[in-house]
Amino acid sequence: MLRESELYDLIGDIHGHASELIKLLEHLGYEESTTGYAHPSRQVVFLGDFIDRGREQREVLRIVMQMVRNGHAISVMGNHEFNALAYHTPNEYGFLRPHSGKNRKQHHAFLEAFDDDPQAKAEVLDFFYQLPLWLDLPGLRVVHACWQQSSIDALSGLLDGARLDETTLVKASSEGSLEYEAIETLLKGYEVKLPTGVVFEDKDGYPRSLMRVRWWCRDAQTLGELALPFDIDIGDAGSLPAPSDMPLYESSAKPCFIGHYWLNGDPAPLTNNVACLDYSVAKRGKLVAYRWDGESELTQAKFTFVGADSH
Ligand SMILES: [Mn+2]
Repeated sequence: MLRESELYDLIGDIHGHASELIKLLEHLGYEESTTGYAHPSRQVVFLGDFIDRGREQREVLRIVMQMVRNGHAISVMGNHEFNALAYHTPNEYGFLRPHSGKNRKQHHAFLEAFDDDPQAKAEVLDFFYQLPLWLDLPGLRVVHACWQQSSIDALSGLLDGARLDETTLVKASSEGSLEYEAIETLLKGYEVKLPTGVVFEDKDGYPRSLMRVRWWCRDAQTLGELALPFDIDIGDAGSLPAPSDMPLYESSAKPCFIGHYWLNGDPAPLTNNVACLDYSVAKRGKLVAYRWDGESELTQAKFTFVGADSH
């Protein structure tokens, strides 16, 4: 349910950490009520990635679903919710997201939490379908990983209210389709193809010729300045010039909030109008919020956070 609120508290990736979520909500002045955590004059915007990793999968979903259903929050979908839908959707070969050892492991906390309650799991998956892939609100934009206007324009014509349906999920699970490319970019990040013959090793030691980039970096001269994740070393490829055809986020555009990138350190905006609120609560980092009051220039003073509990 969308309410006409002008004031939003944006909250980054939660990944099954309910106790930190409750602390952050209370810190922001939300109080538990019969319709969920609520604030008299503000609304939460969740950036997705509620699930996987942490021990409190069901408690996080209980809080988030109640807030969204009762108008205390709105939310976009994260790549983990997208993956969960694909994991649970059968196709002729098994499932849209294969039940491989790697995928099962990544999804372990969620699967275990709902092991004995298929009905509750079905309700949760149904809720995931209700989450739009992006939000373009009067004064701000929200997407899990990358605001790429051409992908959003392409999907706008195919989706009802920016929401997935099962037909689109099937198409989006097939590499090379328009739906696959667009949703990969929005939910997992924008990738550039490195020049022919140039590869780098990813964190698992696999050679890669596609590289995720910092689409918010307008002044980057080299590929090295654009490389993601933040701690990656792409070797000699780092000194190659930044691609000229990258869709960069203009400094005059509405502020855009993202999650997804497992940041560390002191929360701060990435640019004047892009802020990432994922500070790795599931890796002993922080759960971060941004208190937005309508400003078009984002400032560090508007960030707030709680540290991860020790479990
Ligand atoms: Mn993510």
